[in-house]
Amino acid sequence: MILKGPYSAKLDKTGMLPYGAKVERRLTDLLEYFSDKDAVNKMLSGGENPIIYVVYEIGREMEGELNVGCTIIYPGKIGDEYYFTMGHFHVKETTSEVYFGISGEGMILMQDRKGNVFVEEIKPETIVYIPPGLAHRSVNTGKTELVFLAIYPSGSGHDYETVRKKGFAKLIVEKNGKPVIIDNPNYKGN
Ligand code: S6P
Ligand code: ZN
Repeated sequence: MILKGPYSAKLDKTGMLPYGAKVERRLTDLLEYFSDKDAVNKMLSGGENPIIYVVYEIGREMEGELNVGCTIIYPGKIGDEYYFTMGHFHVKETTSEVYFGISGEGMILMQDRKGNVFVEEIKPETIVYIPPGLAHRSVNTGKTELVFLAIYPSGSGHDYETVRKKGFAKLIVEKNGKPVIIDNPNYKGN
């Protein structure tokens, strides 16, 4: 029923039901992404491997269709850096994406292939539009779960490798209890 034809799904701060696939990302899946390697190692050696985020997805196959995904990023930090998603470019560079905030608060970090960065806030009743060609990472800067809906073309594809190798040019970290955007000293550039 979800694979073909119309459907409806329930969406709230606990996720989306029904869904076609669930992806769970733990700290061990994001080892290379967080900057503070000492903080990562300390958590893991203390036996902690927290879930950083989950995604509930309803994917479609045909050209012209839309995929829908609900992401829940848990509140937390690794060192000073807030929990975030891996982040990716779409393989098909002409595809865009719309996010809609459901619960919690955070920021969407976007970056073009030259390293120019754009940031938009995400929170309930807010839409964030991600134009073609920008990598995107979502960051939970709040004290509760950040939940949002994503809608994007079915043939977008996900390029995780570029972000994994180069990182984002900016980091979103907590300073004096508030989120601040700083330069990433380890950004690999072009
Ligand atoms: C898909 C869309 C989102 C992300 C999700 C997890 O194009 O941008 O559904 O997949 O927020 O992020 P990531 O970077 O692990 O796919
Ligand atoms: Zn995307």
